[in-house]
Amino acid sequence: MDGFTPWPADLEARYKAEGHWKDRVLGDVLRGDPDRVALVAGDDRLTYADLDRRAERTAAGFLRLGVRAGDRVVVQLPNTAGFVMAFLALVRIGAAPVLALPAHRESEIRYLCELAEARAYVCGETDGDFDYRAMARTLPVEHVVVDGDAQEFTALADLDAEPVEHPRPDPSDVGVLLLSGGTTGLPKLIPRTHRDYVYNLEASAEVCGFTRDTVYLVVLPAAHNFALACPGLLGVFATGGTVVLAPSGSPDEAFPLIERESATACAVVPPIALLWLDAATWSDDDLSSLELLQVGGAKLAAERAAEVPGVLGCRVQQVFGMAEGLLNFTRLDDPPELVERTQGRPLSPADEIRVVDADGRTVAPGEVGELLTRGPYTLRGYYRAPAHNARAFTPDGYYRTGDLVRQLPSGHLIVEGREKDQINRGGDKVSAEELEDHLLAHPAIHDAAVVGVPDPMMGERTCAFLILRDAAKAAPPTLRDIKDFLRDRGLAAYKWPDRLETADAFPRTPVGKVSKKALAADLT
Ligand code: OOB
Repeated sequence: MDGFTPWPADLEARYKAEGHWKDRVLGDVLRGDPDRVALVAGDDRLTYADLDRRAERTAAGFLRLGVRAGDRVVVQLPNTAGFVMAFLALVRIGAAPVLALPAHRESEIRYLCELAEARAYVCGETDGDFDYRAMARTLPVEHVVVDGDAQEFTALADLDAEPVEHPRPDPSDVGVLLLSGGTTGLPKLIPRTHRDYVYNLEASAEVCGFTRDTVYLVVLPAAHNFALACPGLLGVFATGGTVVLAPSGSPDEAFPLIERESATACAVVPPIALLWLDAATWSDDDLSSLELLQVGGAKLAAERAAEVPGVLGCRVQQVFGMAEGLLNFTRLDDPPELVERTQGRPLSPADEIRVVDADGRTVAPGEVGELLTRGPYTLRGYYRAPAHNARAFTPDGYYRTGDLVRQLPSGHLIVEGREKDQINRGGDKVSAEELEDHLLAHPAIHDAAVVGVPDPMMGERTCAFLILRDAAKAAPPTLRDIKDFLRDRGLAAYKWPDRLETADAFPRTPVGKVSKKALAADLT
């Protein structure tokens, strides 16, 4: 695939020799006993044999439609059996799913279709009063496939054809394209090869102690790396357990499913963990089957982590990961001190970590610095982004995470902050520059600077500082006006600001850049 940066030959040889990269592909992850339940979605219960057959028939349907090995297909589906089917079918024929989140709107989806030159777009019917099919009519793709009432398009259920012979993708090929949280004006795509992603999900399943008896509840979007492959639903399939799809992490939906299916494990972001800690004190649902709650995507306060075993009756595991690759987990046998106070240590013995100062020099052990990393499942370059790659990677191939960490002698990392211009809104990532670019298109706005404000529930919320044009000062736009404007521009709602502030000028750093630190300090 063009636009993909491979690993250098010496590291490729090392990762193979050490057994991290095997000749496995994503289409082969269904490794459970044929008659055991692989997937529970609504009232559907599919065995491994059912899922395998339906994935293979859907793969044949995609081929008949004209989707080929090497193609990219933007997939935007909620937590439904259709997501699992579309994903497995595409990876089997060697077409790379581009995994958009259900919350994305035209601004993101059009851009993804263009950047990836997608052959097709796969979506659901609606999300509240938003109709994906109406948006699909304007997208630059040959085929639209809808899970549900397809209107003039092709229904996912109709992509059902007699299985055909098709070549198996090469394990070194790009298997899937994940979305980056984004630090620049436009989101980036992360190419994950079959072998690196299979390693990611298998090694994660091992560290988390997943077995064929694991019943894993998916409450985060299945398209997000955490719920997909850390170990996620794919890690469960690879170890023969059962995946249960929930529409959301709300206790009203998730708790009854935990009871009904005797779920043993689940991955959540901190705001959901906090909701669960609260809801468990009044809920009548039986959560006693739960053994492991993975919490990641944003930092979980040590005090809250410590409450999980007592209140929810299960272990807590902190996960500090990124779609770009590197995953850190607290281990099941770590002492409580490490589980509560750290964000875990790297998954793989082949993960290489450096903690550096502003000049790129390694800091003294235990000091705070920026985390750089390379390894057998960390990307070497974003897809089709050479200019950005020149900044995002060191010359020797380390990815600059933009996260500020310190490392304990045990190898565990504590996340101390962030250098990148991004707001982490309870695990949802908002690129300040992307939002600023949209705001600058508003007729009343002369300049905009977006910063995070601390929030007890979300960790951070988004505040937009605006310098208004003189003509707009008499009747400044309200937060509602700005949200309506961003909705009309097709920006996902989680990226809209939670708060507006106006300013006459922005504080500057000595080199003349807007000082986000000073702006954020103004708020507190
Ligand atoms: C996960 O992936 P992304 O790509 O949405 O976001 C990655 C970024 C990290 O660079 C870091 O800034 C932040 O999210 N982050 C955390 C964290 N986990 C992620 N910051 C503090 N504490 C944590 N535990 O968010 C992701 C991917 C795979 C597994 C888990 C999370």
